[in-house]
Amino acid sequence: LESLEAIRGALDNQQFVLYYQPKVNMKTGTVTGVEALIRWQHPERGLLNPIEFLPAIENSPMNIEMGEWVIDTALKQIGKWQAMGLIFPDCTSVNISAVQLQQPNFTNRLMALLAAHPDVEPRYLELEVLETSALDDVHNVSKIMDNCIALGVKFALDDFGTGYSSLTYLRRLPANLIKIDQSFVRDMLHDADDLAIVEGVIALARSFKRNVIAEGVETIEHGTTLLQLGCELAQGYGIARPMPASDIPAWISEWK
Ligand code: G
Ligand code: G
Ligand code: MN
Ligand code: NA
Repeated sequence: LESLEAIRGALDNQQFVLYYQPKVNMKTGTVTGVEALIRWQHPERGLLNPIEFLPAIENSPMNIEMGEWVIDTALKQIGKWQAMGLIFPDCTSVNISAVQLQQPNFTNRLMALLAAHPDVEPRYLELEVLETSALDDVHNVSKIMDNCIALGVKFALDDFGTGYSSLTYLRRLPANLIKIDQSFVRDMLHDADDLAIVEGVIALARSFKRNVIAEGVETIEHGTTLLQLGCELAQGYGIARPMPASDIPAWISEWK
């Protein structure tokens, strides 16, 4: 794991980058959105995944700083794509930790970040929130989410089904999208329990009038099964791996 000092240096030296993974509608073929995923372009070790540095800053003020950098960078990127005529109707999403969301001034900080990008409509930004034990104060979190939604942004519940209060979150949090965790999707073709979970989450999403997307779609069979179950939105290596922002336009041309 990287040290706090090294991560501080990387922030100061602009060594973090956002990669983007496409989300598609498997029925219509549309590219509906992209998810921003942070990477560290390390001068010696190459491209590092978040697991190698995010845990180190989880309880540090740098967590907040990094989170704001991610939102700012994603907004900048939405503006650049928009200038090229590229708009994702179902958003560019960023991952935010429960800790970050529950910072007392989160809504104000988000407002300032949105104000710094007046060319970008807030409705094109989605915040993916992980269900973790840190989302303990559901009432508080739902209020924060309401305030952010009033600014125009959207929310998704990430890794849905892996937390221990998924149903409470689903009922109480104003997220318009549920992301079925990739662990269920990966094993659903040979594990009846996982298939039942995927089916159940899709049915729940429908009952609660939320959109649903499957993560970790790696094969045609995954896609076919999901379509049969009524889940049209998908994300995964079988569609595209996360890539630099500059590769997105060419990827879309080839996908069409
Ligand atoms: O990109 P990858 O699949 O390696 O991401 C691993 C984990 O890191 C995922 O849980 C993802 O949600 C998380 N992650 C990726 N980018 C960010 C980010 O910008 N902020 C936060 N808080 N988590 C991220
Ligand atoms: O927690 P979150 O859903 O944000 O994590 C996204 C992570 O999952 C990213 O690190 C991304 O690189 C990874 N990922 C995306 N699609 C696939 C996939 O099809 N298979 C696997 N194994 N990982 C994936
Ligand atoms: Mn995510
Ligand atoms: Na996820």
